[in-house]
Amino acid sequence: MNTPPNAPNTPDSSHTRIPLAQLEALLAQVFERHGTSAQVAAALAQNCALAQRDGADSHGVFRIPGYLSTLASGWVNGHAVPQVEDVAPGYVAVDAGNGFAQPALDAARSLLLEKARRNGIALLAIRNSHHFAALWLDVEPLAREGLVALAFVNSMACVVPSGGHRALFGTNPIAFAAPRAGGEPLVFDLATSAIAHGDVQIAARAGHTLPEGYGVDRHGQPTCDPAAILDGGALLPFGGYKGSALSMMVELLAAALTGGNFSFDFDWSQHPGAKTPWTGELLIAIDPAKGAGHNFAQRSEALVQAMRGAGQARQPGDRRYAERALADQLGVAVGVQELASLRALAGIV
Ligand code: NDP
Ligand code: PYC
Repeated sequence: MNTPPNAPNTPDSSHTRIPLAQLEALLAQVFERHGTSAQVAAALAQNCALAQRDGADSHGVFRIPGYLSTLASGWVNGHAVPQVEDVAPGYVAVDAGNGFAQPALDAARSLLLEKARRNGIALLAIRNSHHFAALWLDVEPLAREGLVALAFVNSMACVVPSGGHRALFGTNPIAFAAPRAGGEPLVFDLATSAIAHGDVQIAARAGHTLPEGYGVDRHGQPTCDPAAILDGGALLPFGGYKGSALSMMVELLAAALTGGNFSFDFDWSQHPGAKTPWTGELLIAIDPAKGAGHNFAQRSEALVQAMRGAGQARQPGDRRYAERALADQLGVAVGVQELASLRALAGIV
């Protein structure tokens, strides 16, 4: 919400820049100091630092207070050791043990890759997991391995289905990544709600209003006030019944298929401070080398050129790559206050 959609962030004096490795080490220290194992801390710190590097206002260091209050509430197991199950030639499952999804994905990634290459396609079904992060980081590395990848995560009931009268779906993002010859992988990553819940929080904090059609208040009346959405209101799907159908699909793939909770299944009311949805995640990895479309990466580059020719100058992922290029050169942009509180949380005086 704070960032023009087509331009990288331009940090002002309220921001500073820090090398990626330093940010990652700082975040790992914060996580470990607040109730995770070293392994979980490393996975979460890497994920969060990479999201911040790529300019994710709503899913970088902004999420740290939510992670920590969740750990303090006992809602999530910061020491969980994921159990990887080799279910079938094209199927890997992981029980994340009420831990975070990122260590579960780390534990299963090599088996998923091996199966996708052997069979042409493979699924990774993660259940009993908490995903509080940006989803493109789960698929982009697979595209860098030459695979086409899709990921689906459901979250917490805060989206009213099309025509409905109460929140049922999560903000349920879908991410896609595909290799591209001579360029960065093509990646998109989008919430199926009109706006991500994190961006509603950011808008409320900044005192901004939202466009019409994003949410309703506690009485079910349309509102542009983010605070009213957060205070007992709800979000709407993007694109009316079309986004609602995609959100339904995410519930089915990320929860019903994996054995995870639906977004409306869990009750965290006995864990004040809990923020991380206890759900599931599905990843699909496809080896395009097995398809009839030889030179898939060249075909995807041809498609990009055709889109440019048709007038679409900005591709999904472009903003994140531009942010990344700046961060690689100058360091990762972080709020000065945010960095100070991260240092305090890490016990650095
Ligand atoms: P955005 O609406 O910011 O962006 C959605 C996609 O559209 C991105 O791939 C973006 O590319 C692309 N895009 C944006 N503007 C344009 C444009 N003008 N032309 C072409 N492409 C464009 O994302 P959301 O707000 O929907 O989601 C934000 C994040 O929240 C995601 O990372 C998502 O995974 C995360 N999230 C996580 C949840 C969870 O349960 N873990 C739940 C909901 C959301 P670009 O990246 O280059 O801007
Ligand atoms: O921004 O909608 C969101 C979200 C939900 C869970 C993690 N992020």
